[in-house]
Amino acid sequence: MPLIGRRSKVKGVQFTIMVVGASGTGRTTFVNTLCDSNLIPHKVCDSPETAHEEQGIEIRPVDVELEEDGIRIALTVVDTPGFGDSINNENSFQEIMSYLERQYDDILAEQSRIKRNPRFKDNRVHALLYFIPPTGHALREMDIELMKRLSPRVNVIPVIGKADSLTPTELKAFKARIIEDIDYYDIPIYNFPYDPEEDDEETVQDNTELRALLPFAVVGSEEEVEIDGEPVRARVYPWGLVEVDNPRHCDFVRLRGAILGSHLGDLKMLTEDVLYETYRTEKLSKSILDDSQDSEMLPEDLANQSVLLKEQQLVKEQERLREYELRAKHEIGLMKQQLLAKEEALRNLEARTGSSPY
Ligand SMILES: Nc1nc2c(ncn2[C@@H]2O[C@H](COP(=O)(O)OP(=O)(O)OP(=O)(O)O)[C@@H](O)[C@H]2O)c(=O)[nH]1
Ligand SMILES: [Mg+2]
Repeated sequence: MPLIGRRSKVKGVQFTIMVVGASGTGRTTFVNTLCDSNLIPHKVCDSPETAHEEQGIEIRPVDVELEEDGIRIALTVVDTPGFGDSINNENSFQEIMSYLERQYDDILAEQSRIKRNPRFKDNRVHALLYFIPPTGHALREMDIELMKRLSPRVNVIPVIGKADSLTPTELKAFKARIIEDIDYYDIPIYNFPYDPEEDDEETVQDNTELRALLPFAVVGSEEEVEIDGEPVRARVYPWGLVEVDNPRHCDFVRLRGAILGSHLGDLKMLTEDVLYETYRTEKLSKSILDDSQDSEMLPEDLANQSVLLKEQQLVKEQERLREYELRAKHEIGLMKQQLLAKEEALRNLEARTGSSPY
């Protein structure tokens, strides 16, 4: 995936990813592997004198432009320096949560402005990759709590960082245990949703396969080696290579293809139409409630306001659905035209050669 330029003007599809997880799980290496560049510098190792000092979590978005399947993606990556294993992580949780909600607040404020700011940048996070350390045990309490708390605000996709630390058998068992925990604790992660009644066969198949890979086993590398004259991104060990882009070695390619390709639209739609709308409704209902407490609003007025709010939301959702339908119809129309043109070209060819090309 070629890197086009950094910090350039936003063009193409805008998409934002956040990476979260314990310190040293390979988040920065993954981001640099995903973008095929040294986009984010690595943390300098603590000296023994300062290693014990708790450093505040620092959240910094970085913009980069990529191309996936011929589509330009203005990608924003939010790396969140890792949190510790045993210290109280409440501050880090809060920082991440308030970053996510701040992006919703910003767009809410922008939408209610009379005159829109043309330079406004929508920084809502569309996917949060949660890095699970490759312990081979089960989810830790902090993993469960963090994923559970963040899921109502963002599409959480669990991944196992540095997955080459586990053998294929260990990895399989670890994945199964993590999914068991996710089910048991009812953590609403993004699980490539599909509807066997509504969706076409290909979508059902694709989503079933991606769901079966959860949590994605990720290997990152900023190094390249040459194999048969071709550069290959890999981790080099005395006993052999772990290739990043080889689906037999890890799930990196499937994950990248899903988040930057096949499921980019779905992740954006869920963020904007479901997660953000839920946040917006909660926030507005809360402000009505606060106002009513200040002005001693009657319960009937409060109920009316709330109904009004829900109705407004419904109308908005209907408009969006209609828009999607029109877009889908337009795309089908274009595809039909292309098909007809191809058929005509085929007929012309047949007429010229006097025989069927088949
Ligand atoms: N075995 C293995 N090691 C990895 C992988 N990815 C990164 N590493 C190594 O793990 C160490 C930490 O990687 P980082 O990418 O800096 O991890 P991080 O999660 O960003 O760490 P902090 O920002 O320091 O919390 C480095 O020595 C990397 O070379 C991987 O996929 N497999
Ligand atoms: Mg890092």
